[in-house]
Amino acid sequence: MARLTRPTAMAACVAAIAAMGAALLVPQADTEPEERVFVTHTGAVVRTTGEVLDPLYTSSDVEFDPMEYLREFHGGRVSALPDGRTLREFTIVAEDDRVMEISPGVFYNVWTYNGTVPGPTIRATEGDVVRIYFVNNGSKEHTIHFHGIHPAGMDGVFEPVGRGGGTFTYEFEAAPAGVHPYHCHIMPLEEHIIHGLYGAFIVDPAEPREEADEMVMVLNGFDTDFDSENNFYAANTVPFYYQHHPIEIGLGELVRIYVLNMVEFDPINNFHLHGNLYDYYPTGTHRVPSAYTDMITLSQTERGIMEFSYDYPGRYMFHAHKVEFSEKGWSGIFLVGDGK
Ligand SMILES: [Cu+2]
Repeated sequence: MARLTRPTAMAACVAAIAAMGAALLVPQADTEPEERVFVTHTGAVVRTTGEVLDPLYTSSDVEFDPMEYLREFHGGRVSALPDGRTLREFTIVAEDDRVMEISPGVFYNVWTYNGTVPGPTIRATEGDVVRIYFVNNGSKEHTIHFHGIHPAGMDGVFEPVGRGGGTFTYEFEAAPAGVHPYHCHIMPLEEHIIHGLYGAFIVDPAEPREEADEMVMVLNGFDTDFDSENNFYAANTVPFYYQHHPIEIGLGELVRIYVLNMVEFDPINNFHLHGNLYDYYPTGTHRVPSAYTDMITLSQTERGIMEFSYDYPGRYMFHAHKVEFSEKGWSGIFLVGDGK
């Protein structure tokens, strides 16, 4: 409530000071004051030359469409190396000054790889050479640390990349097959992760998996009041997005989800599917599933592959069975067939 009443008091104060200024004929400055653009708590865009008293946010914004992200895989620029191996080149730019409307009216400073949270889903086949041109356009040091097998110098831990345009080239052979996170590894690590510097790295096995409707779900959370507890949870950043925009899948069609838990603060997360069970492959590293279940539990950066198909059309929920998380946004719907 203090936030609602303070501007009123401030406004009265400002009006009183302005009246005093007029009475004393305070001279105006000759230079044109600079106009600045802000976004308010309610999402309104404000242009003002005045001093901004209540916290407002600059209009730097994030374009992120969870439906597009869901099935968007980046294979990089592909070429052949002299030894016959496939080279996949990517450019990833880190920034830490963007503001995203996490939930209606809730603006949060996200730190991004290529402008979004999560960063782009990077995909290669086992044995391909992955080369990442990393540019740090942020105001703090950042890196990219990939989970997987690679030389120590490519681990993105002991080589901080300087702010304001620092660069580093990561290069390694994609291994092992599975799904892995990548994230910044600068201390304090928690701070760099919770702001959004993470993404999914999929390594396809040399012998391809069966064709399927494939999607990526990065389970994440946001601590928007800085008390080391998450206020919002989601699959792919935007709370309740797939509940309001159900994911359409075909009746009897094989669905493969690359799921990755990037939630900090809370020791566990989980994934419950309604009206069905799925084969689960932890980390995606083996071809034989470890479980046929409707519930998996994941700790920080735990991930795996889920495979299922629906026998009956309709609307089916999927959500965290840690219901606090589902009630704060980690909840969605699959629309199977014609949905009836
Ligand atoms: Cu960082």
